[in-house]
Amino acid sequence: MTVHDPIIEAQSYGADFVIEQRWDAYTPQEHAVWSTLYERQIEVLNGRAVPEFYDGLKRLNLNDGGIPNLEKLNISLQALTGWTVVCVPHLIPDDVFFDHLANRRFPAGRFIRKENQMDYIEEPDVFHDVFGHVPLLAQPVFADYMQAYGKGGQRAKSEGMLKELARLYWYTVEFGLLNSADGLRIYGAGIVSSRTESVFSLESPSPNRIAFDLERVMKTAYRIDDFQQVYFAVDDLYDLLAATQQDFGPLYERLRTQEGIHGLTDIIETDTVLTRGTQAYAAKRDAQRSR
Ligand code: HBI
Ligand code: FE
Repeated sequence: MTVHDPIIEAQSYGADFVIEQRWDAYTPQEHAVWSTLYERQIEVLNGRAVPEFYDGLKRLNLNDGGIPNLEKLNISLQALTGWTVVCVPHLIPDDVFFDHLANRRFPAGRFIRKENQMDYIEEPDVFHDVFGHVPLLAQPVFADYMQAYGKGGQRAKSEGMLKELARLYWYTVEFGLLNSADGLRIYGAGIVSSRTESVFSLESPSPNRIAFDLERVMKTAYRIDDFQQVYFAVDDLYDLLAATQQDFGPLYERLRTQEGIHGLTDIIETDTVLTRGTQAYAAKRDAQRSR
């Protein structure tokens, strides 16, 4: 564990890794960090996030005096889609994570980043997990997608396809864009909880933006230490659910026979390119030149 929080360290947990939130133990400074982050994001996300995200925020009342009390939040969330949020001490093993999702429980970090880490954290904190992920869990279509993903995870594990499935999570749940009639919008939690990437993902000329394709995404590398160099855009949140409702058996068979994966800046023949990135293009050109 990289985060030192005595409230977390004092708690023991079982096989589900669930701990108490101990909402009363958050300090005024910690609540203030939430409120500052919230206000910053509301401003930057205006006109950038999908309307479903804003709708979820409003329904769940996530700016009610600092870090949300999960007991209260769960009453509203459960009534909307049957999901609840549980606290976990840090990153948890894949199979435990999938089991929570398959049962409509979203595991959220308890700790919140410090004032001097507002723009970058290594592990997901309660702001990323609750502000970033939970508003869309109030939408039935996304709620169903996340559950289907959790169930898919259980199968992927037994088929040796965990890496492939993790890429799907990365390029949809964390860094997904939506190609709406009004232009590209953000729905990925890793973007909506980041002030800088909220702007970069839509406005930077650097990354490629490509239409979502399940098999393509499952074969694409990703980076966790910088802005993405490629984003994938669905036309509709229903596309996500539809993608996970097919039988992954034949897909996994195909993936098993293919060697190698696509690099971050690759554009392949079957891609529908929405915007071709300058940096992505330069990187590819340089790679070709040095061959
Ligand atoms: N644990 N707490 C936590 N949060 C995550 O997002 C998470 C995790 N464990 C595993 C995991 N994600 C991955 O399996 C997903 O990226 C697929
Ligand atoms: Fe996340």
